[in-house]
Amino acid sequence: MTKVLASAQDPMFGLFRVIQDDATLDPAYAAHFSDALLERMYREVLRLRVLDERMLVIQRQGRIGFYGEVKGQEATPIATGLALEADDWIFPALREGAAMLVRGFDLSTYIAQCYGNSCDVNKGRQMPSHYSGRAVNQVSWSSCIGPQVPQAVGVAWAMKLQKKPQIAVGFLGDGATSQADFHNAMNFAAVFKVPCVIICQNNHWAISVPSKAQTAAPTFASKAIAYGMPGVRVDGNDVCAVYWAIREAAARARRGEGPTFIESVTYRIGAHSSSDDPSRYRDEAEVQQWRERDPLDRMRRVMSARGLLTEGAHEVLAAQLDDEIKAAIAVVEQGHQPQRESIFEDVYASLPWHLREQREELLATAPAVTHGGATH
Ligand SMILES: Cc1ncc(C[n+]2csc(CCOP(=O)(O)OP(=O)(O)O)c2C)c(N)n1
Repeated sequence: MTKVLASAQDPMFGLFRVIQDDATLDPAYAAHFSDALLERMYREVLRLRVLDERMLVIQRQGRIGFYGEVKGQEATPIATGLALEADDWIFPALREGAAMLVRGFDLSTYIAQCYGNSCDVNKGRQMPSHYSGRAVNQVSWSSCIGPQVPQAVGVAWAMKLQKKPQIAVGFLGDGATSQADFHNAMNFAAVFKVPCVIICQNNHWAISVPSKAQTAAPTFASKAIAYGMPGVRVDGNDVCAVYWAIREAAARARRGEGPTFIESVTYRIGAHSSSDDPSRYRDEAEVQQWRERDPLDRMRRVMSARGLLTEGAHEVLAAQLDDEIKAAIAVVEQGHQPQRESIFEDVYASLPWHLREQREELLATAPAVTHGGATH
């Protein structure tokens, strides 16, 4: 079966790439990538890398309690933010939150999510690195593995029923393909032909479990066959390829042709999260092999090959972005802990009697000791 189906030309078994080994773009797609678009891609990937490094330092200093690194996987969130329309729905997992930055969400408000203080739109009710923004139609990940995919499919179905033009994009990791939610969502999406794109970032590890332990299928993309939808296996470290795959899938969804499943083949260079030590379960030689396919380096080489990046400009831009990030952090650290009674807000239009009682009881007790800024 595998042998009959598998062919490098087949989108589910090959690896779709746009950036070639010599850092030029595949001539079949090059015309779609203007200098301005490439510059934007490069800048956003670099900003996310610098942000990640800065946030990890802050976590290690105890200024935030947790952080989920994206390092090595920047191509997918950045391509997502650039490929979609401004009001399409995004349901990220742990490593796609930054798509909302690309869509114009304020940097300090984004960072504030990790502090959970008064600058945070969620008022500190969500774990760090679980970004969301109503203004950009991005819905928070719930930390459970998988449920954001049926949620995305549900919203896509709603868009279809309401005859709205928006589509929904739901993300999951390779580990989450072993969850029932993935299968429920894939089946429902295809049967009801909903306008959505389901993207699996195959970063090769689900904490300490390697991706080969998740499935006996030859590729994750090939799972699309059984559900009756197109599958695409794309080089997840090639920003241009991921962008193009999402553009095509989104256009297909908008034409009413139903869902597409994309496997974005990438690698988690960093730890699973700030609570993880990957040296305990994986070989450094493997990590080194993937460092050589780093999405930022590849984008940087594209820029140089195209004459868009002069000597030393990368370092200057990285320093400038780091300054912007540090300034945004300084704004967030001016914040204070959210008002404790805010735990009663934003769920009920009118507070039920038992919660009113609890609120009064809380307010009658001495306030908790507050210290500005960090919550952990
Ligand atoms: C339902 C559920 N089971 C287990 C966990 C614990 N857990 C947190 S992250 C994770 C691995 C997720 O791996 P993957 O889906 O590949 O995504 P990645 O973190 O690699 O991006 C697990 C098992 C959880 N959060 N939720």
